[in-house]
Amino acid sequence: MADERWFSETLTSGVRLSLEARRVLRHERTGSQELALFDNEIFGRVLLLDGIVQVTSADEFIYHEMMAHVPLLAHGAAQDVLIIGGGDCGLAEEVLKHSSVRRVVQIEIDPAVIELAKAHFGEINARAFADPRFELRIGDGAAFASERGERFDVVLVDSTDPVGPGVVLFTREFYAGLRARLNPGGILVTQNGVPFLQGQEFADAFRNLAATFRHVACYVICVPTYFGGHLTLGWSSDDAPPLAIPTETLEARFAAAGLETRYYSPRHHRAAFHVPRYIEEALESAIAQGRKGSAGDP
Ligand code: AG3
Repeated sequence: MADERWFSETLTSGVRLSLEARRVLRHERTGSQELALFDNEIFGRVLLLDGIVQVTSADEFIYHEMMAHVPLLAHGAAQDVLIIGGGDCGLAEEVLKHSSVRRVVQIEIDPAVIELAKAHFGEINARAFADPRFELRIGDGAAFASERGERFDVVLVDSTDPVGPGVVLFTREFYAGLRARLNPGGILVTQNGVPFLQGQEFADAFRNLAATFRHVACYVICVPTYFGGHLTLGWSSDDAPPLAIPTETLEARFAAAGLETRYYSPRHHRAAFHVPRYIEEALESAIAQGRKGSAGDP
């Protein structure tokens, strides 16, 4: 990041995605993280943490709509939703569009990210902050998962990648904790990275999910600033298989919810689970290993 006008995503060695800053709003170290916030011609407002794009105002709808509406419409009557991470609060806003939801508890570790999101991403989160159903707590999501307490119908892990402090959010122990936090019929959705570039991380996470849950699948989204091809979201549940709900039912629920979306549709909901072959193979092999409960895994 020598040139202040260009910021690079440095997630993968040997390749970089660079975005030009028309205006740099913040570039600093907060606690243990390096944070960059700037405006880009194509993607609008961009937030990078430790050299990894977290959110942009232009393409956030893809990730947030698919992470929220797929499990919520498949569940059909979710009232209590838990978000782990999700500091920009764009996901909470999307979840709160469902009138069936009576409470969204969000556990975010970094208060600085929340303050920054409030100040600079109002476009995607102002309605969440104004909603009395939104209960934001500053805390450690991994610790929250390991404690016993309230249960939820849908749990969403809007995490960073498994690098540094994010690693714990991909372990078997963490997933087991979240499983114990789910109500009957509950669904867990996780951020599982770009398998083309993060094959090992993908395999590790799905092995751990498969060792924990009865039904495990993934669905894909294509987010321009999550460089490297499809990004995968994990679906895990003990009693809700991923494609059990017919498209007509999803259509009816979608209409009843009165959602206006730009990426999600009930038909695409189903299509997204039919993943490209290289991802399907990686998923099948990780699930098979997880089911065997291979020894020595984290
Ligand atoms: N959560 C982080 C997504 C990380 C993308 N990773 C990648 N490109 N491999 C998104 C935050 C949105 N609320």
